[in-house]
Amino acid sequence: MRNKLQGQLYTLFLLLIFFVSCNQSDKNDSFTASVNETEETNEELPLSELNLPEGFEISIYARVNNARSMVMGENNVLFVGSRTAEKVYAVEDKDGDGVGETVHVIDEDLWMPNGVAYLDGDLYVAEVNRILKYTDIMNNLDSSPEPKVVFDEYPKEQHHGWKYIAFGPDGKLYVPVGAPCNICKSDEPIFASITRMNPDGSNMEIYAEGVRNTVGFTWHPDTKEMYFTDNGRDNLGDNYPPCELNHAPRKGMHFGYPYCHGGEILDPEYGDQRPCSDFIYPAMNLGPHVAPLGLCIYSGNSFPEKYNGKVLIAEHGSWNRSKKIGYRISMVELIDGKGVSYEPFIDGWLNDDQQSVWGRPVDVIQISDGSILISDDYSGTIYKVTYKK
Ligand SMILES: [Ca+2]
Ligand SMILES: [Ca+2]
Repeated sequence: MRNKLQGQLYTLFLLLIFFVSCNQSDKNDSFTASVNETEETNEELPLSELNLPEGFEISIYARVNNARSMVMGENNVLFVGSRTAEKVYAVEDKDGDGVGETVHVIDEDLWMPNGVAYLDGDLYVAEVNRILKYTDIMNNLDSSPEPKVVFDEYPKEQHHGWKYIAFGPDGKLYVPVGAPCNICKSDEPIFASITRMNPDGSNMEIYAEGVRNTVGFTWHPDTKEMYFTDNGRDNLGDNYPPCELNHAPRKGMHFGYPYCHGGEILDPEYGDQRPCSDFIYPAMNLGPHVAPLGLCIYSGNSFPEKYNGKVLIAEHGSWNRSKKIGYRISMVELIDGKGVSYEPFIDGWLNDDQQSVWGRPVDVIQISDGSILISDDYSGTIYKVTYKK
């Protein structure tokens, strides 16, 4: 009798957890990594399930709870933002052996500090509504440095409020502001945009419009032109619309949201207001709901020649599609700013048959030895990908 009651209570408890986490997903376009909320993330990972092209190897660079966006500072110090963990980390490879063995917590209790950027010795961190600056960070990794507020006038809207940030080749800090909804047209032009500002927070302006929610951008190593990912809207079915890789070589371009998706799909609610021909067609339409986040355009000298100029994209993975897709690093080839192929580079975090997931890629960056690092907020991992001939 007692066992039966315990069993029922346990079932109720599981159901409660299920509903709570589903509700979270709805708000955050992401399901909660409930098993990985602790600081210690040392459980074994099934790296052998990952599929890489011939000659490539993947290893664990560091374990960091809820690892999101990354930027390399100096002397092999990698800065890593988080979202649910509310922390910013520095991961240090002191002995230069290619493994980041020392993890410093730079700050904590921040408001979804997803974005990190580095310029001239200073670390910049994006909260939902503010840009913080930690001056002379390389000499303050262990001193709990106090940040200076560079800018605090971004909206406090939490929906799509976590931010990717990066410095462009023009020396300006680029900061996106996501749409405060799944699909809506806000009267405030700052929503669904990419902004930029001077490093001191002055002259904030809108650079690109019609961007639903970008959580990753980069500049082409040759042309110095911006490419960014954008997450397509929800609730148009499993196969629509595509997520996007976009090309934004100059200020003032409009990328379609909320009127037009993927360059040619008129939105059922807003599509009668403006035609798709008003907007910039994506450089490449990606899979529906794959949730493309960070990206890098390979320019190192350690991968084979054919990888030069390829766009490597972290696909966080679908959260409300009936069959999961994404959960991989994909690769796009560009010719004259347009994508001409789209294929997997690394997959295996998703077990397609079982529909189970053990990792979710968030960001991908190239480091000085020509290898790449990939962050994973689900398992709390930073992977290193190298090429061994
Ligand atoms: Ca090391
Ligand atoms: Ca678009």
